[in-house]
Amino acid sequence: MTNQFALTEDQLAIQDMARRFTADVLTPDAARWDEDHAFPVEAWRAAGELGLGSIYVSEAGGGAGLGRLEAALAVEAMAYGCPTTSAFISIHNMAAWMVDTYGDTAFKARHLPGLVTMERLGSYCLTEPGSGSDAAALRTTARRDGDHYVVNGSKQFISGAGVNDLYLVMVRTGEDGPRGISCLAIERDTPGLSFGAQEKKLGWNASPTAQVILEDVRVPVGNRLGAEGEGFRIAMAGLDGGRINIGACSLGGAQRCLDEALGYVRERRQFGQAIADFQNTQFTLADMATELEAARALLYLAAAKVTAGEPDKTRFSAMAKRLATDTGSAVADRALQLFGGYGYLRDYPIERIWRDLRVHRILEGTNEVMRMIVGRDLLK
Ligand code: FAD
Ligand code: 2MC
Repeated sequence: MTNQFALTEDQLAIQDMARRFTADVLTPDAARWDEDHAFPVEAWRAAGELGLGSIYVSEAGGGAGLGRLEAALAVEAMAYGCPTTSAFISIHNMAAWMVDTYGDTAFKARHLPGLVTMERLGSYCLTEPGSGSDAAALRTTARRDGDHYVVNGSKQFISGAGVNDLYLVMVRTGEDGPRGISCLAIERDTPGLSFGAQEKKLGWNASPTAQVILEDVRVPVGNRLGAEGEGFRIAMAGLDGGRINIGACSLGGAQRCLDEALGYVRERRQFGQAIADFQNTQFTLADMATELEAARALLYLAAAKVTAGEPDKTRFSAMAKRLATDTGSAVADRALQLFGGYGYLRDYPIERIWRDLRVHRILEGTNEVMRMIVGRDLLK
């Protein structure tokens, strides 16, 4: 019976590989990247060399051809060192998968090889200044002109903006609402494409975030992913996996906070004893560990459902993202409390992870939108 809940040899192998990569490349420099607001291009490339940029891109497309549970395991492991870099790599994976799944043969031949190795990086552009949660209200237009589209509008909060090479942009080619939306892949050097200033953020400092501005950008029709009008469905299908990975980022970051706290409470002494000896400390640690395991179990189940294409995969992905990101923040916060004043200092990784995890409750769909998806599905 317990075999049903155990990871396979292959899954343990990718988890182990990602853990070693994290220990060697991410953990030693994560605090500096945060402090300097540096974008760790070398770390992204090194991840690409290990196949971590195309975990669920098909083998035919040059990727690892693995499932969503394998992706979640790798992303969770990387987030133990740097949630921000892990999330950045996860968004690239989502974009690479969309190109592999929905791009035509010629487009894939040109773009997939670079995306697979992460020599070229992909961004996902859905949000606009006037449409965040209500994504289907987007207003960026693409007007057909011969064998091109002419694109006008702007995208808000785009991860990788200005740095990445390929932008998957959801645009309006038809009627209002979700059915009038298409997905276009736009290269960085296309005339008319420009970027806003880098946003100044609470966390995620090692990840670029800026506006993508489109002014009469001419995009070949061959750069469209899927059919005209399919863009919203494609965007949502991408997020089924993306949300699991964001949840996995929260689990990895929170596990690090728990492990750091386990070490600290044994060392720190007050009232003549280790603070680990206070029952409050033990109960707090017990709740942190229990809630993390529960969130992890749901997340792994949701990941398996997305791999299998189960009919309830979108609901489970939303449930898992909501629970894992809320739990991750709560665990990081309790770890900070156990550290007392020292938890508030940059001497320890807790405050960085606390800041980095906060945004996971907002992006890739707010946790209120996750409840909306779950509630609607239950009542349909
Ligand atoms: P709004 O939609 O305006 O929401 C404001 C509040 O109202 C929220 O609390 C929300 O939950 C609540 N709300 C809205 N509608 C409802 C409702 N029906 N019921 C109940 N409550 C509701 N987007 C991309 O496309 N690509 C990216 O790469 C990307 N990266 C990001 C990186 C960062 C650092 C950040 C901060 C954001 C990023 N985003 C990206 C955007 C992100 O997805 C949006 O911020 C998010 O979807 C919420 O949209 P909004 O900010 O417009 O908030
Ligand atoms: N897979 C495939 N198709 C889907 C789908 C999914 N997961 N979810 C919805 N669809 C289809 C749905 O079947 C419907 O198709 P049809 O018109 O054929 O009936 C269509 O899409 C419209 O769906 P809804 O009727 O549910 O659309 P609605 O506008 O009511 O709400 C909602 C959709 C709220 C779920 C969506 O707008 C949403 O997810 N909002 C949050 C936005 C978001 O997550 N942004 C994240 C940006 S990326 C980011 O933050 C990063 C860091 C990268």
